[in-house]
Amino acid sequence: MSTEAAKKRRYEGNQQHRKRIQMIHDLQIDFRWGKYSIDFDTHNQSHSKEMLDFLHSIEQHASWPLTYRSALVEIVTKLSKLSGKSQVITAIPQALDSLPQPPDIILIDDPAELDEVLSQPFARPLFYCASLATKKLHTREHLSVHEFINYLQQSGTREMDVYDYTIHEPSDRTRSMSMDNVAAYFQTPSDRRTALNFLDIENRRGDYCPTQIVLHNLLSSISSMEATKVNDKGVAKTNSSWSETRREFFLLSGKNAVSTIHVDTAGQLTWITILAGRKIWYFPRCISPDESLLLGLMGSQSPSGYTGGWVKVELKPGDVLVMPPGCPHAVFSPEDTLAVGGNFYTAAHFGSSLWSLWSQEMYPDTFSNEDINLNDYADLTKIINHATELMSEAQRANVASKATLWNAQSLPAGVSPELTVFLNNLSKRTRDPKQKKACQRFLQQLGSAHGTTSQDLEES
Ligand SMILES: O=C(O)CCC(=O)C(=O)O
Ligand SMILES: [Fe+2]
Repeated sequence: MSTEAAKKRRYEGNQQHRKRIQMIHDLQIDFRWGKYSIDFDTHNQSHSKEMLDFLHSIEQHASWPLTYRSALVEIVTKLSKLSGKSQVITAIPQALDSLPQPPDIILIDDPAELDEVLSQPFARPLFYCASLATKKLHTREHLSVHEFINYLQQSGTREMDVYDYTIHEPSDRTRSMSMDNVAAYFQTPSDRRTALNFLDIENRRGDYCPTQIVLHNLLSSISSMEATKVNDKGVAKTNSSWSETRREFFLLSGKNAVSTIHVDTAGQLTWITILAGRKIWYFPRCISPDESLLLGLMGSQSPSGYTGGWVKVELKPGDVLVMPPGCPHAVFSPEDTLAVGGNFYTAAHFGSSLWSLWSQEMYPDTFSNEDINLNDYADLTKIINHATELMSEAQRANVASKATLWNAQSLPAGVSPELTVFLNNLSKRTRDPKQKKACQRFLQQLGSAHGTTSQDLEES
């Protein structure tokens, strides 16, 4: 080979090598999570100190998620250091063994994928990372904290509920704050204030929920079915409850706000998207009934004992997270943050929703940060009443199988009468004789726990 040709070949080889290094570098950039500080001034307030201690303790048990993509980056980096094809080929099987099984989080790349995943049960949170995704998930405009406060003031909001953990008595921690004081709070430099968390601010501004979630939301489907019914004159109903089901909430959090471990109420799934700022979201590496019972037993400030510890993700503007029912989580806002989200039920997860509901009934004080209310039972009953239109036979069987979870020995004395009515409906709706029997057995147990007979329940 001429020296000219050898030079050219060497040059091309170097070019290709540089290209490979650049590709690996680009892959790694994808997975750089943001930095944040967990050391904040507690202003000598014992309950701020409690939150700081909790944050430090969950951080000790938490790590960033292992995903197929992050594992692949590691594998490619390792393999690229080997020389020669045969070395690479022999290293591949071992490298593939290091792929996480299953991954800690389900990465969603585009709207079609979200649609597909929501039609099945999933055991880890779904994460649409705006900066990684190839196709945009449609939500409304972003909004800064300042713009949001202006909007609230202009729309006539006079006061807001705030969760203030500097108040000693936990039951007094939710208090009202005037809108002027809220505005003044967010204008104060963050190092001169303790963190306040304004949760559950009703969204009347317009829907932010991604379309795919709306399409899988059972209560939205029921409302649409009702809305398309015509009245006896053949006119489409104008007073339908269609918009009422899109219950979205804003979360406005001061820098360093912490929410300790809880499960969202009434067995619902939760979606959340960030409009401004950031949140660090923690959830157990294994999400199973055992882990949620641990929360019931150990309480909201104890992150130890969870199999595999905790996973954390950083949520940034445009990102969307969806949690399955019964998913314990804790949240830290490392800066002033505005987020919007909502709760919903899906056909694929309705069985797990009932399981989570049961856990909340068992541990009403420690499991969730909200109480189950009559509306929740009304919603659940509505779903049961439409079960044949909304769920496949297998999904209905899964729902009925959850009835056997309840048994007289473990039922708390004060289980709500609404639950009894709800489960009685469940039994009436089920046509499959085996499912019916399972429900009835369960209802008998429930009845005996209340000193009523199954006959009473059948008649009620
Ligand atoms: O942002 C927070 O502090 C808590 C939010 C939360 O737990 C939720 O939206 O379910
Ligand atoms: Fe929550």
